[in-house]
Amino acid sequence: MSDPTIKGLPPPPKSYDGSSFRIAIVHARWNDAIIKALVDGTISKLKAQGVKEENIVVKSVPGSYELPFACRGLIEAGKTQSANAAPSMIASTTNLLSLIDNTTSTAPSGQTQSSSSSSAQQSSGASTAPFDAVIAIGCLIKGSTMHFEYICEAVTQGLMRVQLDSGTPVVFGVLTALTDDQALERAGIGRGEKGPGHNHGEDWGLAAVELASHAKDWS
Ligand code: DLZ
Repeated sequence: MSDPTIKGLPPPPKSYDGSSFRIAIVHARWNDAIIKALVDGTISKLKAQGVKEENIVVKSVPGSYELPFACRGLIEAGKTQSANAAPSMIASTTNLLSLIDNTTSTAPSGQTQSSSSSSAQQSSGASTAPFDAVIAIGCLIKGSTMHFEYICEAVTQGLMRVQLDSGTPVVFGVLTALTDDQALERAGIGRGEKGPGHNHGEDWGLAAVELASHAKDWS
């Protein structure tokens, strides 16, 4: 049994105000039940820190391997959208955003939300500023081949590269679990005698607002 005073994330040194932030969540759809719990946990902490629902953009990709490409595309699209105020440019950037997911994306409580709703949000007063942070969410579970190791390595390196190249914080919300139970426990839906575990999505929501605040302070 691990000592809770040693492992894990302590409470933040101060509370952060996310009310002016625009945050993107990009999640993989592999291992769906775990992903839904993680996305819910992330959104709950974003909102708890004041991030407005209309300024949380949720997109999905098939698997974790696609996360770096999608994060990069969203960050670029957000910057273009902000720089070009003309309605024709906003329309074309919205198309770019929807290219990443032209079906559905996960909304709080497991509901689905059409990606086309992001364009509706823009007409209803949502921010069109560049994203202050992006949260990449995936769940890799080891199988019997080397696939797991290669994808873990590629995604980790890819997400780090995206945030350093773009200057936009990218939160590493990718579980790399050796068993199903490890993943379930880290999504707060564990089924074993250890109990439900802790939803790491909550930590990722906290990290996004903290990093976005630092990025604002340092610029
Ligand atoms: C192929 C694959 C496998 C075996 N396992 C996972 C996984 O556990 N979690 C995950 O997010 N994605 C997995 N994928 C899919 C890859 O990430 C990727 O979508 C495909 O290789 C297509 O590029």
